Amino acid sequence: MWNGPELRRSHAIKRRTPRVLVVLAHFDETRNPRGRPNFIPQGVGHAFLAGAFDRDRVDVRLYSEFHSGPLLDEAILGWPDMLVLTGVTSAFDRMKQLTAYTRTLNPRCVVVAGGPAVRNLPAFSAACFDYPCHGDVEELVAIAKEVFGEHAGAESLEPRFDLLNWGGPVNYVESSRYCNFRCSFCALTGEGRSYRAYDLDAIERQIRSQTSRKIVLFVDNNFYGNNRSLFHQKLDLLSALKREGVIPGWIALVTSDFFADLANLDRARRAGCLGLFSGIESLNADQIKVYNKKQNLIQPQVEMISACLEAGIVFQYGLIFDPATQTLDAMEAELSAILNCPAIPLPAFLSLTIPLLGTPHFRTCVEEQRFLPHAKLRDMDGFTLMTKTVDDLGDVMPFVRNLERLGGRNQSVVRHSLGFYKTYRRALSTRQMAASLGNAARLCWPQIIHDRHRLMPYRDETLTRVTTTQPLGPLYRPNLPVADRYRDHFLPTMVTDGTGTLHPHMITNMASSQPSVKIAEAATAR
Ligand code: B12
Ligand code: SF4
Repeated sequence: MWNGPELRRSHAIKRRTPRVLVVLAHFDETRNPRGRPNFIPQGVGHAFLAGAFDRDRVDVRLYSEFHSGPLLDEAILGWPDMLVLTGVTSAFDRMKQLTAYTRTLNPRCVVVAGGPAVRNLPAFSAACFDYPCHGDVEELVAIAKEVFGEHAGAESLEPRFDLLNWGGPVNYVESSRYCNFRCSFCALTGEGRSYRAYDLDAIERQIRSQTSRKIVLFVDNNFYGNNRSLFHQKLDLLSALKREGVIPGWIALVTSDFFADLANLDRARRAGCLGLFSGIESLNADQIKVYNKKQNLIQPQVEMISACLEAGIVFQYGLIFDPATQTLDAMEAELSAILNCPAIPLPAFLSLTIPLLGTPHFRTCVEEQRFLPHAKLRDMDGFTLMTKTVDDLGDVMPFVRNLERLGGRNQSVVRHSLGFYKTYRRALSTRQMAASLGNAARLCWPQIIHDRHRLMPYRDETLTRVTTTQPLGPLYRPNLPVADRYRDHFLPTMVTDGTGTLHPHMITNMASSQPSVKIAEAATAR
């Protein structure tokens, strides 16, 4: 599929080694201009995409805006013959901006983009990028061949971890894609792709190809998956690699059904598992039902977490809050319950429930007219309110602003940490305990992860955290020269209009990505 107007450009490129720049585009929700090199996990999509090109015949470079901050270097932006873009939903506008810079500096540059927003907004994407991709990373191999010639595509796609320039205590590996559950708020549910596991050889190759020996972090949505035999084989592989000294241990994200079989904890521990992350989302069973997260109702959550820690495995989790359906009292009560329960650790991350494009939650927000006016795609970051609230907005906002820091209840955090330490000091190693308590410290002092140089956290005081009034921030004003034809790449992608109704262009776009008559009906009925 070729959408670009300048078909002749590929001939010139073929004369020398093609240059490809793969960028993980990102908008930081705090408008932090410095990136977050210390944050775990980092995105690795760009390293996987780089693997689509022949190692010897294509010069590939990587840049992660999440890790290193906004890419504003003309020398880098003007360098490639092909710009490949990836990123989460909220990064769509950033992809458009990077396209504008690169095309201004080098009008012959071919732009390829993929990821959830590109798939959900096919019409916008077709207008902005030469190759808007709807598939997985492998789709890029065919594009590499089409643009640069057969020789440019990799014979088999192996991620280029060797091109990553970061330090940090973990190596990233992917053993599966997508998920076998269908939670109502999840971007993966919106896209309906089936769970897919890599074969054991591919997992082993990823692990062995890492350039240094570190703990392996599986970035899978669901490391446990729906194939027990394969899961056991993965554990056998990891045990063997640990015995051989290839990895010191590993960490993974599992769904709650993993904990239903207590023997899994013992198996995983023996195979070198040091920590597990699971999406708890809420301790309130009714809210879990709203999220259609049935797997979290299999067993009592506190007992499940406790069993994991007693087995000598660090447990980390995330919580999400939906002020459009939860009262302020209910949300505050949930935080208090956790702070008063030393049997479970404090959450590793807290955010708002995001109405991500195409999800059942998105459709409900449209149908029930929950969206705020002038809602913007870039604000789908989990920290900016996109919807109306049950309680008065003015009352809810202090909760939203302090959510990432557990309401700013530092004294309770310290008290909880002492209780947690006493409960699990025998079950966890010093390193594991430090990781658990380090997380509590991060909740009190988020600057630990936000900034590697200074002790002051980066905070843009103009942020309202409400999409209607949230300032766009400096990246929407071009920092480099931009050709007139790309000026509109700096306009925000609007989700709703001034009345909170789904924007007509959203309806057109999303109807072509996944026919959803209901969205159109709800939006036009008003
Ligand atoms: C690391 C990570 C992050 C990192 C980096 C994100 C990034 N840009 O990659 C950080 C910490 C920034 C992050 C933040 C958030 N994340 Co996150 N994150 C992940 C995680 C664990 C791994 C991402 C990864 O590297 N995957 C491996 C690569 C190879 O796959 P991929 O990026 O998913 O891409 C696949 C396809 O989309 C496609 N593809 C993608 N790009 C392209 C480009 C081309 C050209 C082609 C051909 C194909 C293609 O190919 C891949 C499959 O082969 C995923 C879970 C997961 N396993 O994917 C969640 C995930 C991406 N995050 C998610 C969420 C919800 C968030 C937050 C909104 C959380 C929150 N606050 O509530 C925030 C957003 C913050 C913001 N400012 O907007 C969701 C989806 C988000 C979305 N659609 O917008 C996921 C899927 C988790 C989940 N199951 O809910 N996240
Ligand atoms: S279990 Fe996690 S990845 Fe799977 S659908 Fe639910 S939220 Fe998404």
